[in-house]
Amino acid sequence: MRFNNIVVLTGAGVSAESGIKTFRDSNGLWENHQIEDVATPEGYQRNPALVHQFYNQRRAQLLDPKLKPNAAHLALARFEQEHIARGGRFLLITQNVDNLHQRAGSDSVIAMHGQLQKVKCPVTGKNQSWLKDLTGADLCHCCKIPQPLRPDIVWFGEMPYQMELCAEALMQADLFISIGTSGQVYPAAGFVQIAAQAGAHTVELNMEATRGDFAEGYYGPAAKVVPTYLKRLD
Ligand code: BJW
Repeated sequence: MRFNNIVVLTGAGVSAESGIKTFRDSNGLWENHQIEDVATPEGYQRNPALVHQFYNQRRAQLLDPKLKPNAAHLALARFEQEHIARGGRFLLITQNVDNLHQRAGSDSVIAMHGQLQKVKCPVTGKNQSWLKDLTGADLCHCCKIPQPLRPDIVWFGEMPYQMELCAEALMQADLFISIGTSGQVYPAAGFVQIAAQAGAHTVELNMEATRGDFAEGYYGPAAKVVPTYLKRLD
């Protein structure tokens, strides 16, 4: 086995062929929305109803029976199982808030930007599963004074989840693969440097080359490029 400790980072591009919009491509999620209105704590304070509408629509999409993991999600899940069976280590860090990696069978997943199908208490951060629409009238009762629940999504200016675990894995990685992310949002955009400085081989699989400094890159739709690349690692 050429690589033992493998860390994969995924972004919106890995779910594009399942029918989930990316953020920054044309016709992406940001085309009809101002980032500061729907993806910041300040936007939520100004207009919670607008923010709820934005996430309710996307949460509802996850319940569409037509929505399925694509060949890239499935290949990653299969590769993880086989790699672990061979005694390797594997961590998938996703920036995506859909649950397609989990549905595909990926086991070791960090959802660093949260999850659409969870909501949380704005005071304690205690989260719970939530599959339906969320409104300002939905309250969390974990504090003495009930608080309006908010989407369990990491907005700009907030700390992504499990950063210590991510850093530890990146420092130990001998292979870092970045899939379907534009590399415009930190800290995820800096993972390639951390891994490279720690000695990992770095690979980008994306529709097009980004500005990230990768040792190797393969370009095209994730559902094609990811299974092909992972087969070569077997
Ligand atoms: C395909 C494909 C196909 C298409 N096949 N590929 C100045 C400098 C540096 C940093 C900062 C700065 N000012 C502020 C910051 C920090 C800030 C940041 O990075 N800002 C940038 C805009 C500069 N970051 C943060 O605030 C983060 N927190 C943080 O830093 O905490 C530290 C801290 C906190 C407090 C105090 C002190 C320190 C939090 C970031 C949260 C990001 N959240 C979002 C929105 C979540 C809500 C929602 O889902 O609506 O997460 S932003 C959005 O972007 C979403 C995504 O996860 C994230 C990344 O996007 P992604 O996945 O890369 O998607 P796209 O659309 O950009 O790219 C898709 C790619 O796929 C493209 O390359 C396509 O080509 C490709 N593709 N189809 C393969 N079929």
